Amino acid sequence: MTGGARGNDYTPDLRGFIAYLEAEHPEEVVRISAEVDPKFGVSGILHRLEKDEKFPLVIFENVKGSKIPLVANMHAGFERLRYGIGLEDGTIKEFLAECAQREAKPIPPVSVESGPVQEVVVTGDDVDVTELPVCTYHEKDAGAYITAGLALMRDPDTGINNIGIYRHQVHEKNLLGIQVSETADANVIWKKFESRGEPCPIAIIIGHHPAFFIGSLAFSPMDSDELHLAGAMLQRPVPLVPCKTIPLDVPADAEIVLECVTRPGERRKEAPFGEYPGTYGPQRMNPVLEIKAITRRRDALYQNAFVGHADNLLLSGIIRTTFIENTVKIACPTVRKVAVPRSGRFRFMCFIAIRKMMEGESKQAAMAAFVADPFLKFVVVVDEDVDVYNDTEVFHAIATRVRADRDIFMVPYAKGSPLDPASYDPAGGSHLVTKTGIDATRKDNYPDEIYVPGNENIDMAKYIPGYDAGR
Ligand SMILES: Cc1cc2nc3c(=O)[nH]c(=O)nc-3n(C[C@H](O)[C@H](O)[C@H](O)COP(=O)(O)O)c2cc1C
Ligand SMILES: [Mn+2]
Repeated sequence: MTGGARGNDYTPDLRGFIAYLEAEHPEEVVRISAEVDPKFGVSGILHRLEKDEKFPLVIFENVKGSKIPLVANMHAGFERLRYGIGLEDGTIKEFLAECAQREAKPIPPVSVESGPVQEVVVTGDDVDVTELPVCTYHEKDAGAYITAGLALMRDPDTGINNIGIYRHQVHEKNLLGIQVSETADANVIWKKFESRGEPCPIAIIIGHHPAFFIGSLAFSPMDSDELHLAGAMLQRPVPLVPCKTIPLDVPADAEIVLECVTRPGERRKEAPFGEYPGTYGPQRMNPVLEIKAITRRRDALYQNAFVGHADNLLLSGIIRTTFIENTVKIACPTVRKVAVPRSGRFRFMCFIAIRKMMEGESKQAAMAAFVADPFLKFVVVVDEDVDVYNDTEVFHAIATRVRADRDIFMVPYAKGSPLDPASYDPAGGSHLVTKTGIDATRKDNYPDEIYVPGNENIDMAKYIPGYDAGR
């Protein structure tokens, strides 16, 4: 197997995966050598590609104002995510099954003494994050944003490492903002430091293999260490080096690391910023990070994510599905399929197919999904013959099998995404939303569905010469 994550031919890091793609799947990669403006230029090109239904990995070799190349759009195509875990082909369901198997067997990291991510170390006054090709994406964004920084924090009570992507506005050359949603584990960890009046160390990891992203972003309980999940997805232990200025350990084979600490009690205006629902997230008074050091490879690559677009949305959907399915299984053992569809921006909606054995199970399944993923706002439960990857089939089930007073339940004032444009206070960034569960399974006394006996056995070409079934 030569796939990015498990093969021996390519290093399991960002550059190794790009080398693999360029050798084995060159159609996946576009290199742009012309100078491009980091303000609206990069996002403009990515947006036009998306409009034309093209989702390649794009390497901007010459971003105005920076000597460092920019790797963009890595997670915008399903095939690349699949190649990322070493599967040359397979459906989304097969991909998710492989992810679930790996997540069930975490692989702890190993300590190493040195690594390429510290070939260059810049500290103190010399720290200048604006040397990186940090982009401004949408019209009303408050400024340039780091959008694919994997922020590693350590729980001060348990010592467990947590990783997530949280957007970082560039305030000054050594100061960043951060938006940690109320739904994130990172919010709990940061608040532990904040309530003790202590700075919270945060290492922002930039540039890594897609398997590292899938593993470290996996939905998991707070007591699971996401470095172990990253190892599981890469199928090898993540090699860790100690940071130079903060008490954390980071992947030795990342491209760039920003070693940061929060300033306790300090807040700054952060956002507006174009967010995943396709609307701007409102301005809030958010914490401030001071960058103590920038460490990087000598020929580092910078990586970003195009938030609000395929690159951000697809990854977000993929990382939550297996955890939802495993949790729903506890409440309803007959769960068959779980989909977090594009139509719900890969976050707000979830379709669950079950083989119903008794009444009441559908609502159990929906409630379990809400417990598993606080971003979910609508959960629709259907019978197993409904294709949950097909919105039309799910809507057909809602249209014909739902009696609202019996089959729909709502939970007002529940914890959800502070970026939900329909929250209780979207302008203020409220994280309180109303959840809706819909049981769209067939109920007792559901009439027989119409059927033409024997139709599947008819040889159509016998009656209509040259007949093409069209599938
Ligand atoms: C490209 C991208 C950008 C994201 N931006 C944010 C963000 O700004 N704030 C946030 O709270 N979550 C953001 N997320 C979602 C979190 O990274 C994700 O929910 C993560 O699993 C949270 O981890 P945690 O619960 O362990 O803290 C983003 C995800 C992606 C893929
Ligand atoms: Mn976590």
